[in-house]
Amino acid sequence: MNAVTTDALWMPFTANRDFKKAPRVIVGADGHHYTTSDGRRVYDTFSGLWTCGVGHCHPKIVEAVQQQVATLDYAISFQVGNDKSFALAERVIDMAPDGFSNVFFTNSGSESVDTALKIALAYHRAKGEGHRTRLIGREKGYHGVNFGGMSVGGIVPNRKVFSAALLPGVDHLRHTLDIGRNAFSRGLPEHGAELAEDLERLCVLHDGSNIAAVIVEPIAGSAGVLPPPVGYLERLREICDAHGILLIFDEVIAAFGRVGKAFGAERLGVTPDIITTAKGLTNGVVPMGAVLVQQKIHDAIMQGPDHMIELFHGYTYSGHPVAAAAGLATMDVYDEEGIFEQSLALEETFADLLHSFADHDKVIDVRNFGMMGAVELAPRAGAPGARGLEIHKQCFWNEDLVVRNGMDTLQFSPFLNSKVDEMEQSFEAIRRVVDAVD
Ligand code: PXG
Repeated sequence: MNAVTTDALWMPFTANRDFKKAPRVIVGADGHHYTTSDGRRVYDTFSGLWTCGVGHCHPKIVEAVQQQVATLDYAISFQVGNDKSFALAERVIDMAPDGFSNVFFTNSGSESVDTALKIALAYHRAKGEGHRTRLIGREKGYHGVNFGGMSVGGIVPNRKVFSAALLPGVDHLRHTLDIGRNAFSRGLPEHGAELAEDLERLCVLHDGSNIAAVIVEPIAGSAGVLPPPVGYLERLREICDAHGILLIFDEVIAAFGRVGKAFGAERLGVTPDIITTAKGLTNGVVPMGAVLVQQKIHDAIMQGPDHMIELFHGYTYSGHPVAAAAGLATMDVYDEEGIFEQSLALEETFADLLHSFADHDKVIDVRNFGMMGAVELAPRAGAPGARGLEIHKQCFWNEDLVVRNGMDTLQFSPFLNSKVDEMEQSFEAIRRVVDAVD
């Protein structure tokens, strides 16, 4: 084992003290595998962190990044723009559902979410409706870790410690997880469309004219893959329209082929007003996010004297040329290799493999949509999360697999161009581990 000193790094979303007793360190990657510091090839069942759909170190993306960093490493992004960022914006809009006209670049999903919330407020104010300030998220939603996204998010441990600093004027819809009625659904669960009426309730409580935006993940990811009940998103859209509320889809996970189309909105047949993205935008190679807005939103904000900045918002690295070059190469790979079509073609095989866990006595639910999947285990009595983490560790050390667990839910994000035999082998190995743990 190559010695790696892990002391100084405070790791994100990690049990640091437990991790450092036996560090799991990755030093390389290629295609569908990582290489570990002890020299093993480890199969990646999570394609990075929902990020690397086309596989790691794709030669086309590697080459584009290498060339770009040697040509234009960085350019100021305020009042001057770089060629690659303009080109990527055009490419993203070409792929977007009808009506989307403009892209604002960020550096992460969290920044995309906070940007989208700010655009929503700016839009209403520009239209003379500055009273529309309330924001609505949903229980179990994950919208990143910045203050806006944390406030509209609904994952309790992510909010608990920061409770006093959350944004005011935020409400949450009820979540849609209903294992009692929908356990082991394949794809969209049948029951729960009526939960969208929660939005109508909030419109009565606050008066809909005070609500700026509703933000939801079309398929909730971090909370353990919660596909929307049949008819739920359609109903949210109707209620938003009836009250002049903007609908934001947080597609940081869903966009770029994860559900078999360019956007979850396209696959699910419901068009929001704003879409947030990151992850698959660059295949995870360089951090970057993008917020897509409908023409009416962009145009409303483009007002005032020509020489004035219309939206006082932006990041030093918005549209970074190296990130944008990675994004352009990623879009080429999506097109040239038919990645979204491959993803769509693989999803039934993936669903079969996931649902093969339905008969397991430690499993209480299996959920899937597109190439997003979750196997929810019963927690160990008195130790929620322990079983999931142990499975993750045993997979890493004994089966040469990276398997993501969120507490006791195993989450899967297969490569969009997965090989069926590798998927099958990985699920056989996971089954061995689930059998073996307490
Ligand atoms: N929105 C959504 C829907 C996400 O999934 C973010 C925003 C934040 O993105 P950044 O780039 O700021 O991390 C995400 C991120 C998990 C997991 O285990 C998923 C995310 C982050 C951490 C864990 O599913 N997604």
